[in-house]
Amino acid sequence: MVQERVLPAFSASPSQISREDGLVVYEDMVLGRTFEDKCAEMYYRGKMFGFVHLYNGQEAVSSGVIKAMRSDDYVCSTYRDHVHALSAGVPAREVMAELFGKATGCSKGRGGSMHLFSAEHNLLGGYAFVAEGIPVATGAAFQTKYRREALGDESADQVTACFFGDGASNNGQFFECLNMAALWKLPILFVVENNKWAIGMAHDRATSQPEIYKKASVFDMVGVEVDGMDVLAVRAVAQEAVARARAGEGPTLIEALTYRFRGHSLADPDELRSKAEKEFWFARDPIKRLAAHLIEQNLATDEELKAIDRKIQATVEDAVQFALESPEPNPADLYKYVFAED
Ligand SMILES: Cc1ncc(C[n+]2csc(CCOP(=O)(O)OP(=O)(O)O)c2C)c(N)n1
Ligand SMILES: [Mg+2]
Repeated sequence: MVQERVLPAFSASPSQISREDGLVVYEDMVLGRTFEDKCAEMYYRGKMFGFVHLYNGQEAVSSGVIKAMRSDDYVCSTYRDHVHALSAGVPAREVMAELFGKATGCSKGRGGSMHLFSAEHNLLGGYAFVAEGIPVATGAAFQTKYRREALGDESADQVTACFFGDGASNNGQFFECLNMAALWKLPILFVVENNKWAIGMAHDRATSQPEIYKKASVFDMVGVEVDGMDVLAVRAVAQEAVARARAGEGPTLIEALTYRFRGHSLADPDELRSKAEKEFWFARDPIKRLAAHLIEQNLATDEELKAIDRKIQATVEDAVQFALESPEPNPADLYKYVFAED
């Protein structure tokens, strides 16, 4: 069997996370998982169309990074974007309605699964092309710095988190944007979710240096690897990177070692990954791991966590009901929202 790349266990000190923050992060991860499981059900029942890419297994990355940021910070995603949107605060109702192509969706039903967007929540979008979000996020980080330094706007201290996959890290835009971000010390976190696969291409077969975080050093940027199945480890790394960005000390490249628990998309029979590999990673389920930590540290009881699970189940059921009852976009509005003034 291939040796899996894992890091030594991160030992969270008891003061690592408060009860309050621990429960916020737990709830966010459960929301991500429950939402995605419901998507699979709705997709197979014919309620949504096109490609749908689920995030199961990777929740610690979204929750660990985004819940370490402020609500006015920016988040930029990929086509695997539902959970980033939820962590960024887009209501489950609006995300589900978007997946159903309804007018009440966060992109008014125009985008669907791969194009979630919310100006209100500073969600810069999901992007269907691999690596397409990286220059957009770099631009967002640039405008923050420009507003602050060129226009003298003291309130412009937002940080941008840019999420993308291991496959995207072989794309030219990744290197160009890392160069500019380091050169201009932009307030941005480049978060690579290394889930070992780009559809059916194993990361180790596609790149000459599989340790992606090392690619930061040639740009004189900080690069860190982190256990992407441990939300407390991700959170600790993210907090440090956010503080660095906010202080004007520049970007960070974070490589989170993670795994997707389902196929590439709901159309993928997932036959290329070995059973042994899947089982190795299933055993590292980030939600179970955080639950165990919270109980062990007496930060929460099993019953409290189960109550959160039930609450989230109801939130997701409500989102489906809302999406089902919502209207389709009006054909007369076909040209609406094409230009910014709409
Ligand atoms: C520019 C471009 N090339 C190819 C594709 C087809 N494609 C869609 S997803 C994907 C794999 C990307 O893998 P990765 O970046 O690791 O993200 P993951 O799906 O693992 O989250 C490819 C090649 C695309 N969407 N865009
Ligand atoms: Mg990948």
